[in-house]
Amino acid sequence: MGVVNITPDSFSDGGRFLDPDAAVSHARQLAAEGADILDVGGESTRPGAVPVSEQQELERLLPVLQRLQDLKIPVSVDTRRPAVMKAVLAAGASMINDVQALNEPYALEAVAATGCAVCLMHMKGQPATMQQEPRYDDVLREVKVFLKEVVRKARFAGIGQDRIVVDPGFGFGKTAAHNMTLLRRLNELSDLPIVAGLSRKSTLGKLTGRPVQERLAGSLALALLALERGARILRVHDVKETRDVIAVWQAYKNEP
Ligand code: HH2
Repeated sequence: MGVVNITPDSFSDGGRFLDPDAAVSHARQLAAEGADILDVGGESTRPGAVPVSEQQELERLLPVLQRLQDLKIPVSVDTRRPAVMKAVLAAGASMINDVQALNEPYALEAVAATGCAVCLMHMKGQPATMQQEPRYDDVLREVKVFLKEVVRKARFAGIGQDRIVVDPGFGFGKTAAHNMTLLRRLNELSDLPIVAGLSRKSTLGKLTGRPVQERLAGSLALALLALERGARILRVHDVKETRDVIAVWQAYKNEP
């Protein structure tokens, strides 16, 4: 899953793809590099991010989505707002990636009848404050119970199991130690396909001391560990390089 951030403030590439032409050409490049899904977002959810208005989010997303309709791969939209979900699904998106796991009022209804896929993610707190000393008694258990509950609610709303993937939400109200515990035991979190979004995140800053532009090697290491621990979708900024990791891992797995 290749990330396309149409935002001025995303943590790793804010401002680079705010212009629709730049966003569309970046999306096409990621598709050409071998992405199986594109995840397009119009609002940053990085720690400390300030929410944008619904209208602004749509003004960023819709012109880009309209110009990606000929792509052969599914386009996911990273949004928390039910009205945005409805509009982007009408404009051709086939997946909703919600860092709030469809918990806004009417979010479940916005997607249930459409047939789209959904990604339900765990987040503790809200982006503005979530990284201020996050605490858990047992992070694995809390995330696992949360994911089970949001999947139950989604199923109850009429979203079939084959439409759902789940995500532990690395960095969303979690320290580097929490992230490592979740990564080590990723395969225990759910029987549904698991998405892992570790690319360029601040845990890598903690582990390597590198600024965000220099976290490719660390991101690839985490991608490989996530694959080994059962991740089915890797949400990444660097598709070409991650494809190589997947190729190496697949060859390793297939060794007789
Ligand atoms: N991480 C980010 C945003 N959306 N969605 C899922 N399912 N999983 C993630 O780990 C995840 C996500 C943060 O990364 P990015 O989109 O690059 O930054 P920003 O939120 O600053 O736009």
